[in-house]
Amino acid sequence: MRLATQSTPQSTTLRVYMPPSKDRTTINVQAERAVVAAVRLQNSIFDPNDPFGELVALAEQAGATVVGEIEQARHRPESATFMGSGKLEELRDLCERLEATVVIFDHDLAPSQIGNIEKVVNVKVIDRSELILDIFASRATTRQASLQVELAQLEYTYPRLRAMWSHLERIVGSGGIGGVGTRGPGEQQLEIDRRLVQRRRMRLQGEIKEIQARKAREVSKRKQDHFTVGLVGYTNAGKSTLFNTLTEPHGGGGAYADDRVFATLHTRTRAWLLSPAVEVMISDTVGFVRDLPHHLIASFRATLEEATHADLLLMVLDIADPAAEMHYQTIQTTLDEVFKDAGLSEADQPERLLLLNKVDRLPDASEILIWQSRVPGAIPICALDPDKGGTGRGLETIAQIARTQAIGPEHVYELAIPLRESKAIHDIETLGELIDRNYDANNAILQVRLGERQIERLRARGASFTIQSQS
Ligand SMILES: Nc1nc2c(ncn2[C@@H]2O[C@H](COP(=O)(O)OP(=O)(O)O)[C@@H](O)[C@H]2O)c(=O)[nH]1
Ligand SMILES: [Mg+2]
Repeated sequence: MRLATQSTPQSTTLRVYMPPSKDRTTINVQAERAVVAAVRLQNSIFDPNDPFGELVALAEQAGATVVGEIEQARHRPESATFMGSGKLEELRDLCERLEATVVIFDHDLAPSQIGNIEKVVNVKVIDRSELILDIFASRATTRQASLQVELAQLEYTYPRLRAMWSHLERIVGSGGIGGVGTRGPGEQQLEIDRRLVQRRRMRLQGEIKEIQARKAREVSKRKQDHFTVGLVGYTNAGKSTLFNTLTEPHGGGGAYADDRVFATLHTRTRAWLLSPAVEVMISDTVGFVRDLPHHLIASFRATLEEATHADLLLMVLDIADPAAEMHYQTIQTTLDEVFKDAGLSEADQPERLLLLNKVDRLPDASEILIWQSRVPGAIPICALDPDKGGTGRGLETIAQIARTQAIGPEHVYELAIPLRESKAIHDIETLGELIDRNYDANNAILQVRLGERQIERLRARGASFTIQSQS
């Protein structure tokens, strides 16, 4: 089933007839072994130093394990099969040898091309838009995001359905199956599905408009127990790497490292320990995609909406990528637009911190200075875990900045807490740095270093105490 990948509890599963294919029953690639494939045309956009970097990162984000890659340089694609026939046979052998279960093309393919390629390689073939849609579908956390993704799936699949439909009509029309005017069951089914698709599409569009209108009227009300940090940036910039490095226990023998599916699919939000008593939540968001197909822009933006709930955004940029400058601009303007759509005034928006990642790959360090002169406060980092060969550069700095923001400006407070409030006493002593403790008849008098936001949060949680002095 092509359309209803990972339908959320709220979204209706739409059944659409697909020509029988033993391999192509779902486009979901979670836990599959994938070979990535590309045809390099003259105007193809890719990083020559890391030609499959983005596609591999996308495939892994969707939960696949990439086991092989294959590419071919051509002036123009082969119309029936996109790749040349010799190369396709090579691809088939590669899949057999590596026991791959899916081939992911770095292009958008016509339905007939997918069918033709599958016939040669004998495994499921999916194209770039399908892969991206699959990721969006699994990441849609709000009603609006899942509606947007479903709409994009309909819009992407609908024209392809039509292509198959007219193809079928031609076969029937040529008198092959039961003569002119005979309607085979498959064709009838397609026509019904086509109408269902159209009706569903209208409904989705209506519902999305409604939600947008309602949201525009709403004033932003962000309320959270935890300080949350969001990671944003292009696919392949190193977001997941940084996410893992920051949240995995060091020297822990890779307890999380082997559990990739768990790491990338189920928990995209984890605790990040900033100092012994200060813990914040950090989320790995959906990555920006280079050259995002036009029909996927709306669903990408809907998925990015989770960024509006963060208190601090870490923008991860691969500065070793030749397109870094363009990536930076796109991230900034897209975030501006998403926040505006969400009705967040500038004061309500999370602060953005620019992280210049992969500095270990830069041939020339002056690049860092150029970035820093243009974006003051940008931090050069190496996201790779120091336990796995990274340099650790910048990691301490971002933890310090996040800590300061999470707890607010620090002071030494003298607090009087009624002795019966033993929980409050305990909480304050674990949260802050205890300097001195005394007692009078009714109170514990604590001298303790705490951040302003920690004080606010303690009060919000119901702790009762009085501030006797602050310095
Ligand atoms: N050399 C180097 N490679 C990195 C660094 N950070 C990430 N990478 C590599 O970049 C690739 C993409 O990283 P990933 O975290 O999956 O990117 P994401 O798509 O933003 O989540 C992986 O092969 C990482 O090992 C870094 O600081 N230095
Ligand atoms: Mg990632």
